[in-house]
Amino acid sequence: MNDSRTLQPDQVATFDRDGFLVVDDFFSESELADFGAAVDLGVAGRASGDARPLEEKSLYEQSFIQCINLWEDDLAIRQFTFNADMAKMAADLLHSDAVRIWHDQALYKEAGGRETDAHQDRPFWPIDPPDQVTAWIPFDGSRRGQGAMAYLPGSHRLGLERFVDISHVFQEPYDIVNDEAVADIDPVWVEAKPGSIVFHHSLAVHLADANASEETRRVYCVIYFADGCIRRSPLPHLVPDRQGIKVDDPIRGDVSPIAWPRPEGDLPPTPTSRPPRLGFVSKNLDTGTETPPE
Ligand SMILES: O=C(O)CCC(=O)C(=O)O
Repeated sequence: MNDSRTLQPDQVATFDRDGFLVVDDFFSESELADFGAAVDLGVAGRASGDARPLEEKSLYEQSFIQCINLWEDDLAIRQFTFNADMAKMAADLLHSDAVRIWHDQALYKEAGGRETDAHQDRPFWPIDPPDQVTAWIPFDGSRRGQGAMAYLPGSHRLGLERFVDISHVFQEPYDIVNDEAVADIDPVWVEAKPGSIVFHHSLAVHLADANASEETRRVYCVIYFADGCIRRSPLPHLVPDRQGIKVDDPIRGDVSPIAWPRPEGDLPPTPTSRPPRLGFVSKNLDTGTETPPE
């Protein structure tokens, strides 16, 4: 057994304490090259026809090109997305016997791309309890000044849950890093090596810096949730909506298949429903205003 593919109890304890965890040397060089090439193609396919220069894009789009559920499009991406060892790590971090995929997403921060505003993930998601974890996979590693991520350690366990409008469409993003619950926590910037996975909890406050380099920052994420989570509200979201999941019902179906445990080598089938073009749904938790998928 490759040790870098199995979490040790101290790593789980670190995640419990900090709300994020760096796992080095998970993907080999050749796996990473194949994985990155498959996602590059997926992103190029989705982005084809959009020749807008960065400055003509919305502020949200200037943070990254976001492509959700590429696993549905391509078997090579699907194989990596449903990597059993990565999903088992997610289950261990969530202290769960089984995890499902919420969704995947490529987040390609273009050269010159702006920062990703500090936020928590869960306010965007109508899911309960808050047992979700993101595996953030930087194909080229991550560097300060080139779209590296920072986390406020321990911010996931302070009872803080605030919507931040990182789209900038409805309001200026709430300045969550200065919220009194976390204002005294210094961000920890992570420079991850290629081959690593950086996990973060859905309530962890996190941000990414701008990409001042000449290269696109290529990142792919897999978001997992503990099997048994329910839909907590009617807030629109592609995952429960596509599966007709009602409030209080468990979230399960072909759009959110089990990622772990699965029989060895078994991959989930392509979902029968068509994905919407964009899966970003936001709700202003202060005003209750909901924004349906575009
Ligand atoms: O990669 C980024 O710039 C932001 C990532 C993020 O917010 C997330 O994975 O939840």
